[in-house]
Amino acid sequence: ADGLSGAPAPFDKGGVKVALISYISAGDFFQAYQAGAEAQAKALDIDLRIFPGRQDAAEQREQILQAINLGVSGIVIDHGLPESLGDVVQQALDKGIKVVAFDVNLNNPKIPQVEQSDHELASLALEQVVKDNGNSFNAGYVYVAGFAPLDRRNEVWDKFKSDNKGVVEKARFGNVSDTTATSTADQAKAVLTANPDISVVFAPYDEFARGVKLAANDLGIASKLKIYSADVSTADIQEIIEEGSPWVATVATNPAVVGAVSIRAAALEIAGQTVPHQITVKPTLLTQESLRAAGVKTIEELAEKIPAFSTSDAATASWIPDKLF
Ligand code: SR1
Repeated sequence: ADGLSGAPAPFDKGGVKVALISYISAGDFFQAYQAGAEAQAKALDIDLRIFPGRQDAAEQREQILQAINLGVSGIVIDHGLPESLGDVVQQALDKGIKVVAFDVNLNNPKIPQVEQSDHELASLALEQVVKDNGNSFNAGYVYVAGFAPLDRRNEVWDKFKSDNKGVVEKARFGNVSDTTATSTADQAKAVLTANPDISVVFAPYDEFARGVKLAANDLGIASKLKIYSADVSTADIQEIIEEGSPWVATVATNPAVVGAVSIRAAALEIAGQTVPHQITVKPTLLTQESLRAAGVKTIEELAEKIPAFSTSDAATASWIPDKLF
């Protein structure tokens, strides 16, 4: 560890230990989030310890205790179930360890919360739904309660339905596991077969959208359905722009940027510098039409065209390198 010249202690010496403890690691979003966190940690000469997530609340608690025992200076908690984390997170804080939370509401004024402005994300997606379909249609909705970003997006969906009485939610389904897309596809097949009048599916997580698209293709109904999602990856872009794809829009940040922001927030906290309690990375609407028109095929190409996909001004400081991608 060489340290960063001009950086405050302890980053001037380097090798500061930080743990990244995830609840979910499978899927494009979480892999890109981790890659962004790793790139930012490397640029700060942080010794990043990654604890993979297997959607196991007991294991995540255990990992937090392990990180405390490793003597880390900071912990980034990426998703999780707040009710199973409160006491172990308090143990970390009591030892002077700085904690940052991404997409898990730890409800503690000492813990900065990172999010992707989920209300705005869902609103942008639903505005596009109305542009394309009007405000009277039968919908399918993919949702699993208990995940902070999905719960926030759900608040917007509930309000949207009460403001647009012509929108009928015919079915609600979803699954979050290490096989989210394929399990959601199985559910979607049953739902779309039982409700052939569904013309719009709101699936605000890319793994959900991928599952619904798979089902629509298998059933041969892709041309009668429109899918609106959250998140983006290179694989998602390719599925969106392919000929005849029912996946017509997504609203997304670059998850690698969100991972980098989470590490920067932890670094600022460790250096004793000011960090806002709420840290937001704003999402962008990406339609099938706009991606095709721009000839964008990868997330790197997106980052070249849209500045928010290459960097964020959240949680920055002059001593923190932030040109990573
Ligand atoms: C199961 S929660 C999935 C969501 O977490 C992140 O906020 C991503 O945007 C993804 O949609």
